[in-house]
Amino acid sequence: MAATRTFSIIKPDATRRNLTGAVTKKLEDAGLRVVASKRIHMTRDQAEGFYAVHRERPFFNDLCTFMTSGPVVVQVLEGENAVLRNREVMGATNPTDAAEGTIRKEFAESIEANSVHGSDSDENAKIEIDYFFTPEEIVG
Ligand code: DGI
Repeated sequence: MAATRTFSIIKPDATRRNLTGAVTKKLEDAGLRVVASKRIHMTRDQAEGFYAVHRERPFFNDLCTFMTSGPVVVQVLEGENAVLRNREVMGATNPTDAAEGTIRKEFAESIEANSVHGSDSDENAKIEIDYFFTPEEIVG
């Protein structure tokens, strides 16, 4: 099966605790390759645009405040079945529901400060990759 791509964010709670390497190691150990990576501080506009699908949810404002509270690392990951593989290694949204060995089980602080984002479909992966990266920044 050909390699596919997904989009990942190492969130502010993880960068703040110096876990960028530890999270990336989990991703790499799961068979994902980092083919693009940059550390950015998201603007409010960027965060609101990225999470536009959640605009009507009660946690939308807090989520955008959290995502702009410190640096994040945005990444493009490549591997077989990349979206699913990444969702598996991330674990459930709420760390109390996350399986043993997952990133969120090991590192997340709360349902909001849950250390990582990962695209939930191939279609959204493409949209999210294009939101943060130019084609030249992705080196497979
Ligand atoms: O794809 P996920 O990140 O696992 O989950 P999602 O797409 O349903 O939600 C996106 C993010 O929004 C999630 O990583 C953390 C935040 N979130 C989701 N549900 C809640 C929430 N934050 C709060 N405070 N409360 C929630 O119920």
